[in-house]
Amino acid sequence: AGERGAWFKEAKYAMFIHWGLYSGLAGDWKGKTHFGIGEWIMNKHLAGISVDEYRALAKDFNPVKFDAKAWVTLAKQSGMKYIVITAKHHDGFAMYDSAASDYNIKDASPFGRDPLKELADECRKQGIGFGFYYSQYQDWNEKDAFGNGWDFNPKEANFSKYFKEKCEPQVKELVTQYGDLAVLWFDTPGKMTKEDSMALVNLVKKHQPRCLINSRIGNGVGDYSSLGDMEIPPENVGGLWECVDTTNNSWSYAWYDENWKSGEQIAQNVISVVARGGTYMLNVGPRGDGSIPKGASEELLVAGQWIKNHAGT
Ligand code: JFZ
Repeated sequence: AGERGAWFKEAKYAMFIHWGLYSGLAGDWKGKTHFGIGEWIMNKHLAGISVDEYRALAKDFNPVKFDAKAWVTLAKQSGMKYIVITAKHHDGFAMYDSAASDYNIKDASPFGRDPLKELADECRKQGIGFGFYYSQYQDWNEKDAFGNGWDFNPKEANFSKYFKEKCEPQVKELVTQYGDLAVLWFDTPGKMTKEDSMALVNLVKKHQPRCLINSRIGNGVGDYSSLGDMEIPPENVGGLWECVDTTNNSWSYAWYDENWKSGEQIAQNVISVVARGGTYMLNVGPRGDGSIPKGASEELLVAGQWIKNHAGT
């Protein structure tokens, strides 16, 4: 990525946020806890929730405690230089105001606001970068996308229909309506063709020439590599790379997951990754009401204080 990626090497430390309808379930479905990763609860490996039942969750999703200023202040005080948040995870629900699909927080929930717009504006105001996570291949709400084999028959999926009617239009919304983006973070490319991966790359670059794309766009056409989750490599792997990790075990909020990394552990991870030439992107999973668990925020601030004292940033 050369010049385009210079800021990425400088930034070194970022906040990842997994937040969606699944955050409201917090690992629980109809009184039963499904241990694992919270954002996968709809999947047949966990609760196996039907599209109709899952869609109904939107009617009760009302994150009244969401506070963009508090989230961005936490990231800044933790020493982080940009935020990447789930615009649409595998469940298919858009956490922003999307014209391409009314299955989105503005149109389908009582909240009636676009929290990602508020977050983008607040990041700009406080002087840190902003970017989106977007699940381009798996969309469990769509019969024409992949991933939901419990409601739909994958043999009947018309992927190019989903790609043209939802995926591309939504990515276009993200790259045209939220100001300058640092990163477009794609995930689980599955059997995406190189042509489809390139269509998304070209779409992003057309509107956001400086925005970087991670390797999970698929087919080797990303700008930097995202290493396997939660794994810190023993040495510099070369090129532009990041290590993604989370403050506990699950990515999205799960009531039972209190396995918080200590501030000291977080600081050590930042040091290890940065010493090897990478960027550390550390996740927090806010609750369905928009609040960030103290187990995450307090330890992030401890690490942030250390970074300020020792690295002077
Ligand atoms: C994916 C998602 O399925 C998951 O829900 C979460 O968003 C995570 C950040 O990304 O899961 C992956 C994808 C790739 C690897 C591991 C987990 N990998 O390459 O090791």
